[in-house]
Amino acid sequence: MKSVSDRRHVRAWRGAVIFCAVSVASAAMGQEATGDFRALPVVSSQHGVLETTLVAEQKEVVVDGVKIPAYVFNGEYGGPVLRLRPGDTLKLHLVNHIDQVINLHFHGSHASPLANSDNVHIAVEPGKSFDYLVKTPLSQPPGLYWYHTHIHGSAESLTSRGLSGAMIIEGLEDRVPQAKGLRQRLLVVKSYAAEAGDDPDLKRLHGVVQSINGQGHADVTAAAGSTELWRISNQSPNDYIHLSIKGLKFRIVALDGAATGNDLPVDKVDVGPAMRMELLVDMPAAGDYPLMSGSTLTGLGRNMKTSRELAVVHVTGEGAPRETPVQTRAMTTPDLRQARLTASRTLVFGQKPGEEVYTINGLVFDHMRTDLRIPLGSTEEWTIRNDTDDMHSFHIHQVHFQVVSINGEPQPFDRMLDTVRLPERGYVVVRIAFTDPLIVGRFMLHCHVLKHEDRGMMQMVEVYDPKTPAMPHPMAPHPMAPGMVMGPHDHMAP
Ligand SMILES: [Cu+2]
Repeated sequence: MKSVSDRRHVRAWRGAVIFCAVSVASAAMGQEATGDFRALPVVSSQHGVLETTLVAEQKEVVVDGVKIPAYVFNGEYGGPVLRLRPGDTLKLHLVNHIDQVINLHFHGSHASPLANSDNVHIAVEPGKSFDYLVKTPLSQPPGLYWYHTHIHGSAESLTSRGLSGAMIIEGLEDRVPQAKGLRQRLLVVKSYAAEAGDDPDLKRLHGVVQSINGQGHADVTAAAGSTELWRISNQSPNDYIHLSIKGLKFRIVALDGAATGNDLPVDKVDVGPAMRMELLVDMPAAGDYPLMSGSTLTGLGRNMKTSRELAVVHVTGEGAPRETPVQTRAMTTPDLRQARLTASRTLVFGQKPGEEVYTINGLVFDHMRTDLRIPLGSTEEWTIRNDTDDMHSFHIHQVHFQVVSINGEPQPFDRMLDTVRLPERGYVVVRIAFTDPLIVGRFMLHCHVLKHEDRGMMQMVEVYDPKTPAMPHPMAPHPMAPGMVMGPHDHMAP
């Protein structure tokens, strides 16, 4: 007998198959039939529960003429989209049909890191399956999130080859009234890098295949004078994406899933690996507007360009261009600049000289070492330094944090983030409230340039309840790709 999740799974699949047929037929005409970015299968919660199956499998996908030896969920390089509301329960049956260990992390989730919730210590061996049960807290900021595998040593390759997807926590429009009733578009951005070798298509792309919803180029139609909500998730393992449309301004209404305190107008959107950005886009007068991805080499020899076109927005109709008025919103969490601090710490992101080995406070990741022990109820200030000339970012599981200053420059309280860029040879000061009892347990902080995380730039955090001195969650090894080198076990943090 098929379960509810199986039936939903089949339904989502039928939708995907029909869509593929439409896009193949319309490709000959040079235009997407839907006038949208390529549609990804969506599964939504019903009566507070989202029950679904994700099957990881190997599949060759073709993007921009390049054959990618992908690993995908449910056959979809862009990944199925999970839609649920704060308070909903995600019952996710993960099936591993690939030849490597996998698991899931729900990036930005404030859910418990224990048991079969957002627990990255789970390892699902080839041929095995696992039932996740993740209860989204009512306090989860509504917005755009994503899920991906989190295996130390293969995070980069598995994410790059496709094992990720978007997750939308419904209700952003309640925080951002201007977004009510607008046409929404989801853009799942991925980049896949490979040695070009003799492959002419890879050479043309300088070894980096960029895609939106698994497609190298899209034709999108929009109504002149309308405003749309674009939700961008950069699921690339290592690379920033810089998107712009000549003559258009974007207004940032949410970052990393959380509504911003101001609409922040920008000409170009710079979305780092793992980061999310939700934007109001005011459509101009009728015309064709290329969506450019900047600072990416394309073309050969004299035809080489530093940017590439990922889509054309065909704006039609008589509507007059307008600008959405800039609005401010009250932040829904307390300003941590006023909080009483319980501890201050310094984290130094570094690199071993001459080696592709990355460290935090001089240490390479060790899954049997707890680097930071934090009593529940703490609000801490962390100075996070990048002592290298390389790009790093700071991401911590289970919480959003407030950026207080960047290179000594005070920052306004208009956003809560789960991932922040660390300027080269610079530092960022953040404040983090470890106050929700749901987050008790052991989880990670790391650089979200996944090649750095794979090569050591990760630490283990434990939030413990001081009223329960005995550790309620025994040390569990973190799953590793074969042959991983780890740091020594003798650097136990106090
Ligand atoms: Cu890094």
